Amino acid sequence: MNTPSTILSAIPRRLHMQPNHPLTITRQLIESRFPGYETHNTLFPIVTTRQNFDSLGFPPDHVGRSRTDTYYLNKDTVLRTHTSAHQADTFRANESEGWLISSDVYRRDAVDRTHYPIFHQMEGARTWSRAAVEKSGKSLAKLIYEDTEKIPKHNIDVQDPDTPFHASRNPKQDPHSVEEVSAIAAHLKRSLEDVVVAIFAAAKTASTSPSISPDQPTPDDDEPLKMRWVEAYFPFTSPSWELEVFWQGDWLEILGCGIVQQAILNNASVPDRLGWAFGLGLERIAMLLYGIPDIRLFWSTDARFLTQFDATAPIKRFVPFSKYPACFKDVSFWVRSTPASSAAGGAGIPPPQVSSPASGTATTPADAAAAAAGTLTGHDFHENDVMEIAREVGGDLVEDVRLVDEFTHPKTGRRSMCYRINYRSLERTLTNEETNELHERLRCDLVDKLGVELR
Ligand code: FA5
Ligand code: MG
Repeated sequence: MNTPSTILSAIPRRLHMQPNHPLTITRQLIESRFPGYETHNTLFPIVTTRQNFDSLGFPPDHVGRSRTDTYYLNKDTVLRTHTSAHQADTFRANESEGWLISSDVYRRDAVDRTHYPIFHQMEGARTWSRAAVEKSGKSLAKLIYEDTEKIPKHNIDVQDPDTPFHASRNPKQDPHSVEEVSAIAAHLKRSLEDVVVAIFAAAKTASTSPSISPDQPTPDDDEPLKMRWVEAYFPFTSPSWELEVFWQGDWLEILGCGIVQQAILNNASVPDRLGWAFGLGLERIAMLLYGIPDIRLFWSTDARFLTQFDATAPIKRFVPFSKYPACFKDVSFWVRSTPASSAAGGAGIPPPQVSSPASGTATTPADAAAAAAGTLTGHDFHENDVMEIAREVGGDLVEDVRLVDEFTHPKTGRRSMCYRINYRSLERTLTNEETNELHERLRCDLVDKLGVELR
């Protein structure tokens, strides 16, 4: 068990189901682009490691399974780290050819304006039955192309190198023909591009609506919508891609997707089906749609936030209430031990720099080794532990936690780290006494819980 009570107590919030909540409105807008798809929005967040990992083909030593990345309730039970945890069960139920699952997901992760330990994903899938196709007398690829033509077209610039296969990372699956993969990929990409186009059309209306204050940034105003497909890796799809959108001067990853591993469908007793799946971050999309600048805002119960959203009215851009002062405080400490030179983490993990599907963060061999070492010994230093202690102490008063300095002592080999915490409330100005007290408690907890030595 490594799940703090603050996380457990947030489970009943179900933000994506709250009337007029921006996540609900965003969810419904996306759902409206998938007519006829069955929706599941109340699946229980506590799942088995089998559902979250094994059923999806995660190797036993995958970094995503680590206690430093995942909230465990006991050794076989976790808070789901992604909506993919429900793929196999939903395929097994075999109720419709298309479905969407939206839910809260949980990850031990960084603390900053785009990361929160609880966020929301939407999983979608579409499959075709070979038997049904045979009856129609058409080839499967042809039938899928006909379905693709039913999805609205757009004339937005999309960068797509269209190199679906990669010998080791993203091989073609044996049961699929090249034509079938091309057809499914075309249907998948058209469906998801349509979502982004619809979101940006709504955001555009919002940013040009007269109620907007003139000093509000409207980044997409003069910036034409640009998207690009990039190759990705997930244990449960092959080939796999991520879709990125150009936003405020940079590429922002909004979803991962791919052709469902046939083994998952076979194990779910629907070997006759094949198709695609995707998983997207609802907060990321809602932040684009409304211009919401900080992910903590979604959890706000402040009327100045909540009253800005109305499911029955056209989208209006979020108008931040005044920004309260930031308070930066540093903490430096010696780490008790350096991660073992273990190579365990690397095994079975595909090439470095491809993002880790269960953590969403870039996985380097060093990260993987550190995480695996953490799993093995249970007490080696891992940055996510600092993140969680900061959250536990400061809750939503902690805006950002960043490593600002790190060095290894040349003689002793001990590692020193310095983290900078930004304390800032979204709702009021914090007093000095308050931040001093929080920071003092943080320092004590780092010593008590991680065994570090303060400098
Ligand atoms: C996954 O979670 C895969 N399960 C997605 C998938 C589903 C792939 C089906 C293939 C088939 P990833 O960890 O990249 O992948 O997360 C998916 C999306 O969730 C990201 O693109 C991002 O939009 C969002 N996301 C990930 N981590 C965070 C976070 N800490 N905070 C907010 N959004 C996040
Ligand atoms: Mg990712």
